[in-house]
Amino acid sequence: WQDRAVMTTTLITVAPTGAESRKSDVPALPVTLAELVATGKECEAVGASVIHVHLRDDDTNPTLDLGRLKEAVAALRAETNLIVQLSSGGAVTDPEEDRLRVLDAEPDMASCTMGTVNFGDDVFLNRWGFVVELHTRMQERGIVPEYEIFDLGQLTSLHRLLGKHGLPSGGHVHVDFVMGVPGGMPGTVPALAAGLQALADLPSGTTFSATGIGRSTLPVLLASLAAGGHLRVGMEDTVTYAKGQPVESNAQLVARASGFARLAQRPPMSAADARELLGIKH
Ligand code: KMH
Ligand code: ZN
Repeated sequence: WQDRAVMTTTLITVAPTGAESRKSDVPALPVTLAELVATGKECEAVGASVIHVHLRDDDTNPTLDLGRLKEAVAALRAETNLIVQLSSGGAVTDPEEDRLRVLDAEPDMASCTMGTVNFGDDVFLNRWGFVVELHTRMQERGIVPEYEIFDLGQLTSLHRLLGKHGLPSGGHVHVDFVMGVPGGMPGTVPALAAGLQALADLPSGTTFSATGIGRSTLPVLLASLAAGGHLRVGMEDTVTYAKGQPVESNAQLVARASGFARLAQRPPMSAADARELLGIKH
């Protein structure tokens, strides 16, 4: 993985909403389509090239409604140049068939979580059979997966998946370490280093990004940059900018990530370069 330290630019993904925070607790959370598109535009302007999308319904609750997903994909494509990555993870309560149906909205990318993990007091269930079905449908439809890794054994599962079922659409493997979820791996430098060692078993050229939940946001961001990795930031993962200071907007988090990336002499990657890297058809 040391070769990746020579990566000259940084892919920044924004995850603006998530399924966990409540609008009533976090007023700055984008929950309407108009808010999502405005957030996307602002984040693109300050360095994001991928948007990881969870939607909310009219009552601001998480939804996987297909009509809304299609509308969101179309609106983000019309108003931004961002790569649209829909969450297939949804909320912990979402049934498998609803999560599979997300792919019918034909996004550029979708998340693909590599195993079951305790998720705070809940369980984020990802049966092997479900993972295979999701991955196969993405291959068939030309949707590029982002492999979400919540715990180290999930990299072994990814190795198994690729060995048994082949490379993803586009041929490039990109994983995202989601660190610091209570129940998953911690958001620490040793945990990231262990993850990077395990990446050696995956196809050469595999890239990674990392995000740290809550207070692990900054250590994970800095560690990923130092290791030649890419970044995911956003209010899905953290709603506190600094101690006692709520996040004002997703763009504030993206701008901070871009600033660190520039300081590291790895400025934000353009959406065109990100498409090339990830193997997304133009
Ligand atoms: N909301 C979590 C249960 C994903 O988007 O694929 C799952 C999640 C991962 O956020
Ligand atoms: Zn998500």
